Amino acid sequence: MKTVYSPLHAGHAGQMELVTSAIVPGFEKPSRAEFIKARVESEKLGPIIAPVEHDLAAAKRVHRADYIDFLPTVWPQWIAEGHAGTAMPFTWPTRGLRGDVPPKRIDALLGYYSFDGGATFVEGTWAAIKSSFDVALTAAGLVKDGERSAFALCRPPGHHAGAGFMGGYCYINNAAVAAQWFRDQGAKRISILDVDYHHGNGTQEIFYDRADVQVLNLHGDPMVEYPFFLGHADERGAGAGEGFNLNYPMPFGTGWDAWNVSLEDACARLAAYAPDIVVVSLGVDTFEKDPISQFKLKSLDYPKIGQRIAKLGLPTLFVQEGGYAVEEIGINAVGVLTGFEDR
Ligand code: SP5
Ligand code: ZN
Repeated sequence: MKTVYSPLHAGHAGQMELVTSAIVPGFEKPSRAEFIKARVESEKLGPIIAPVEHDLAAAKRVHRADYIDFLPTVWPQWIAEGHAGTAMPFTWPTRGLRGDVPPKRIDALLGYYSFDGGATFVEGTWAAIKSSFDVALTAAGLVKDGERSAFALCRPPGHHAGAGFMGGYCYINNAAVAAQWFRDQGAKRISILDVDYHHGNGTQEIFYDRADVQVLNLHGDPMVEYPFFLGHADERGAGAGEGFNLNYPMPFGTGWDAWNVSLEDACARLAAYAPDIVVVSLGVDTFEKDPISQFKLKSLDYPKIGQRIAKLGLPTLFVQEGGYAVEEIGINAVGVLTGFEDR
């Protein structure tokens, strides 16, 4: 399997993150992608290729145009307004406030275009976001051109980003962009299987009223886990999309056996939908040693995920999402991919 990777992710570095009662170094850090790349190399998964630049029109097929246009302006405006350090939002237009009037100041605009404080900017952030988008579409191109699978080593991740907002370390929803791109290239139906520990709220929102993209999400129960405000089992799609969004919330402490029950059900639903292509939102923060998560998957479980996905017998694009146990992130992410290749 080919991997698409860009070194430009590395400029998205050094952020601070608000966690409960402290501001700490961000969990979503450059070494994540480097550990995965090193494991792709040591496992000889296949060639690592550079992304081809793509027009942002492909991002605007699933995101609001004003939101995509905003992203490259953040850091220049942050500096122009006299700030330094990490650009991060701090106030949001929640219920009772005006969500329809974008303010002028950058600190306020960051809140207008986000749902939490987890999507922050430094100087190299926009170049990293754009490279991650290019990585996803380049890998999608390999699958469209006939490869059985491809691995988009995306950083930053994407599945929390909605049509008009960032959050949860995510800016452009790489998996959603790729799914829409496959549709625009002529594929009839796409399934997105999101195995990241956190609910992919952005992906769900983007496709919620559509029948042409099935979205299946396995994740920590939002009653007790981030992102808290979406991802319940009764969210099954709306209008034409009714029945094409499926959520599998699971309790803290979930290990392989219970998690696999959800995976089996999701794979059965996916097979019944008979998509042309599967997009896997590949988070490995389900790992027992993940510093911000509460599931109990072990390194030996990840190849089993890949084997099960391979059994679907469909062209498959893997898109990297979360995973914060950096020492083991390469073993776990690439474990899914070698499992898919059954080796
Ligand atoms: C792509 C992805 O996996 N995004 C996850 C964003 C999670 N942000 C909230 C993190 C909350 C961490 N709280 C746990 C404290 C650990 N001591
Ligand atoms: Zn996650």
